[in-house]
Amino acid sequence: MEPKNITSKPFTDQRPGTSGLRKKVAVFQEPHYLENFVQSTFNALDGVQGKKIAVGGDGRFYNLNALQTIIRMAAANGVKKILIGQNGILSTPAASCIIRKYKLDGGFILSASHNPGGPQGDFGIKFNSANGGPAPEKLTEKIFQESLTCEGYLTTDSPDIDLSQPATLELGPMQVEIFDPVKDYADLMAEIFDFDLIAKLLQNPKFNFCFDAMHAVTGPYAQEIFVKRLGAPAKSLLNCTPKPDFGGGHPDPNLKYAEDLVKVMFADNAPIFGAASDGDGDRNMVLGGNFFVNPSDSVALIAANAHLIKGYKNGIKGVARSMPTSCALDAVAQALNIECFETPTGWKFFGNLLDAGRLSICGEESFGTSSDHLREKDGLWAVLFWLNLIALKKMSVKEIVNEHWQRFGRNYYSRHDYEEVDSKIAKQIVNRLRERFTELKGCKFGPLEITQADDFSYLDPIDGELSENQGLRLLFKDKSRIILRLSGTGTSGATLRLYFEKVEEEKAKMNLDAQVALTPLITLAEDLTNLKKLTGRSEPTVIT
Ligand code: VG1
Ligand code: CO
Repeated sequence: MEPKNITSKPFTDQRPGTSGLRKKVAVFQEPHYLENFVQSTFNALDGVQGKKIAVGGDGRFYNLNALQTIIRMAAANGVKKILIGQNGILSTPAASCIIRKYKLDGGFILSASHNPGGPQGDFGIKFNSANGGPAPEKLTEKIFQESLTCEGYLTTDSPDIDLSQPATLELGPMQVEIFDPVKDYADLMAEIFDFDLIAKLLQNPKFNFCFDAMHAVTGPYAQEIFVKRLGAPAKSLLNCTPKPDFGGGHPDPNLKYAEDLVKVMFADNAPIFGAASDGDGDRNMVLGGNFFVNPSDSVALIAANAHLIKGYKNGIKGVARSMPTSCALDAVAQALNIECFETPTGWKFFGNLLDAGRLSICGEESFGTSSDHLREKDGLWAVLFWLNLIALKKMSVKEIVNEHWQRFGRNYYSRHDYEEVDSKIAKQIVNRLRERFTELKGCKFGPLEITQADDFSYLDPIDGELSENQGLRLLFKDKSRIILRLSGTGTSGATLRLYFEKVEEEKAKMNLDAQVALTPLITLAEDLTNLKKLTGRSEPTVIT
C-alpha cells in the first residue's frame, strides 16, 4: 500500500453548517469534492498520524462509496486504527458512544440527518471530536479555512473492503475493525434504564406501542433493543429496514413527514405510545394516542422526572436548551434550583458545558433531547426514557404531560418553517426586521408589548468563545417570544424558521390548541416581516 498524492483545486463552499457539511449528492460526486473535505479535516486536526477514528453513516445513498474513500484516505494519512460500522451503519448517538467508550480521537458520521436521500437527495459528512461530540465552531471554521487552500490529498489504490461482516484486518499499517454498530449502544441504554420494568410494559398485552424508524438508521437498533432485548412484538416496529432513499420519504420525525406513524397514532384505537426517529437517529418524536408531545415540553418533562430513572437517580446537575427552544425547561430548573443555560441552535454548543460537568440534560425544540451519557442528541434514549416513565407512572402520555403543565405552567409553542425560499428574499426579510429593532423596542400591539429586540449572541462560559448572529428575538413583557432565524442545514434555497412561545400559568387555560393560543403572535410576526407577501407563500411548509 503506497500513499499517493492526488492534486486537486480548492472548493469555496465547504463551510460546515449547523451540523456538518450538507450538499446535494451530485455535489459530493464531483471529482475530489469529498476527498478535499476529508483532507481538510485531517489537516485541521494537525494530521491523523497514529490516531484512532470511527466511521459510519445512516445508510443513505453514497454512504458506501464515501466510506471506502475515507478508509483509503485514512490509511494513506497514517491513521493507526479505523473502526467501521458493519454495512457502513452507525447512528449519530452510537458514533458518540463508540468514540467515548473506546477512547478514539474522533470519527466521521456520513449523514444529512433529516434531509431526504437518494441520487437526487442530500448527502452529508460531519466530524465528531474525541469527546464524542460535534466538532466545535473553532474546529469547523479551521476545516473551512483549510478547504480554501486544499490543493491535494493522500489516498491509496487499495481495493474496496468488504463491510458486510464483523472482521479485523489490515490495510498497510492501518488496523481496520468492522464492528457491530448496535451492541455497545444497546448496552449503554441497558445501564441507564430499567430494562426489566420496560420489558414488562412492552410485553403486557394491554399496552401497545409503535416505533417508526422511517427506513433510516435506527431500524437495526430498534430491532435489537425493543424486540430482542425487551420482548416487544415485532409488529410494533414500522419501516425498520434502512433504505438508501428512505423509501422515498423525508426522514424527519415531525407531524408532516412521519405520516405512517401519525396515521396509526391519530386513528381510533390508537396505540398508547408512539415514537419515530430521523435519518441518523439523533432526533425523536413522541406521541400518545391522539396526542402530540412538543419537543420543548418533552425535554422539560424529562428533566423534571430524571431522578426517577436508574441512570440519574442521584439527581441532575444542570440543564440547557437552544435559544429557540421554549422556556418550559427553565421553569423546571428553577424548581429544582439548578443552572439552566441558553445556547445557540446546534448540539455543538452543549459540548463544553457537558464536558465541564455543568449539565445533565439538554435539548432543542427540533426533536432533539439527550443527556451527559453521550455528546449527541439521542433519539432512542428519549424513547426509552418515555417508556421507562410510563412504566413507573402507569399513566398515559397525555396524563403525564397534563400533570407537568399543572405543576410548572404551560409554554404554548410552535415552529413554522418556510422551506426553499429564494435565498435573497429570505436574507432581506431577516435584515429588514433587524433594521427595525430600535423602532420596535417598547412598541405595543394590543396587549403585546416588545421589551427587547436583538440578535442572539452567546459567550461560551467555558472557553470564552463568542458566537454572534444566532437568531433574531422579539421578547415581550408577558414573557412571550417571537424568534426568526435562517436554517443552517438546508441544501436548496433558504429555510426561514419562525418560533412562537407564550407562557400560560392559569391552570384552567392550559388545554387550548397551540396554534389557537399563539394566533396573536403568529399574526404579528407575519405583519412585521411581511413574510407571506415577500415569499409568495400563503402558509408555512411545516408547522410543528
Ligand atoms: C436544525 C435544527 C437544530 C438541529 C440541527 C441538526 O438546524 O433547527 O436544532 O441541531 O438541525 O439536527 P437548522 O440550522 O436547520 O435550524 V440533525 O438531526 O440534522 O443532526
Ligand atoms: Co439528525
